[in-house]
Amino acid sequence: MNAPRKIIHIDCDCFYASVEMRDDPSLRDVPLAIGGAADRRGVIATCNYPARTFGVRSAMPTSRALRLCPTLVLLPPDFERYRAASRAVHRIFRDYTDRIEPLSLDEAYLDVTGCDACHGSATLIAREIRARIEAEVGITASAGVAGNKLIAKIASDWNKPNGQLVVTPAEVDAFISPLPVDKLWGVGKVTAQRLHQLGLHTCADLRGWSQQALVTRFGKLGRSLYHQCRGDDNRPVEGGGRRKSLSVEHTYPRDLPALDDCLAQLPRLLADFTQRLARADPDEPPHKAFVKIKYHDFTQTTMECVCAAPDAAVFERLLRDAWPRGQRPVRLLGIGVRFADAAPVTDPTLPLWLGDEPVV
Ligand code: DCP
Ligand code: MG
Repeated sequence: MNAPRKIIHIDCDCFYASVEMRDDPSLRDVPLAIGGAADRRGVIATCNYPARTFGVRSAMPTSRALRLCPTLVLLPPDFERYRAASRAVHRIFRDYTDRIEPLSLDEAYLDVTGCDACHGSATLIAREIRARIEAEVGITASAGVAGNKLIAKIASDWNKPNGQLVVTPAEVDAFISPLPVDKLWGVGKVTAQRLHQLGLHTCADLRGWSQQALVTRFGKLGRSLYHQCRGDDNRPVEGGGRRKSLSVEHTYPRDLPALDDCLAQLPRLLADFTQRLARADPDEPPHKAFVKIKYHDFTQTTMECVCAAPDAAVFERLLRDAWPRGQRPVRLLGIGVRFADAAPVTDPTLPLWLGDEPVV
């Protein structure tokens, strides 16, 4: 058995909105959202907790958010200030450990196993980090503390905003059993639906299935589900490595019959990709741009070109060049960039629109 680890997952509360409220305290008690304007078909990036009581959520069309909450104050994003706040938060993390795995601007795993700070107590380290983020950066964060990434991440959501939850090894069983399967890693909307149809709603339900049965139904994910529903997760906190690529992709409910239909999807892909790129804050500019096409028969092709600042025209050209390789209806389109020295195959792909299945 592996030695027990101490993992903290930290996630800032309504991050973009927190930065705005810090810089203009008059926004604190009014419903506030950051996002694109309704008349330009914008979407909400995030909103503060008062706005959430109206039902406003991330990724919701701004027009819908305004219908739910007519007094909503809407601000455009200012990524420079969000990046600066993110850097300040990460500087605090580094005072405790260098085993830090950032997930986005406002979220990271920290492995504090064997750290001396706070007498080695992960609970106290999490509390101190959160207090320092509040005092030094002026925003609040929540934390989950547990023996692995899976439990720590779920736990950080529990007492949000401005709270934390510690799940000790003895508590894992009771914590994970009633948990909805939707909370597990790799389970998006579609997989959740399939699980529900099989009568699998909670982790306790999943535990009734053998590993073999889960693998038969869900392939590689089945194996992961078998371990996750028992609270087992031995993924290391992977710090220090640079991001190799960043991409978005979308599987269409109906195949796109021709090249023009694919081209028509580019603006939406590009809008999402641009937002992801801003959130990811890579250290270096991209080195290459690529498009990925999966045809209806599941064959796929990727085409790339050297390019530091890909725009609509670059992706359009790549798509026009790549599509004729298959000349068949398309079920999935992706666009992305690779950073220097990146291996071309094993790049993690971020899920695209809310509800898409993550690539596992
Ligand atoms: N974000 C975005 N589009 C999304 C989701 C998030 O642009 N669909 C941006 C805005 C968020 C930031 O990323 O402030 C961090 O995302 P989180 O999912 O952590 O959400 P918040 O920090 O805003 O809220 P929470 O308090 O739930 O963590
Ligand atoms: Mg957050």
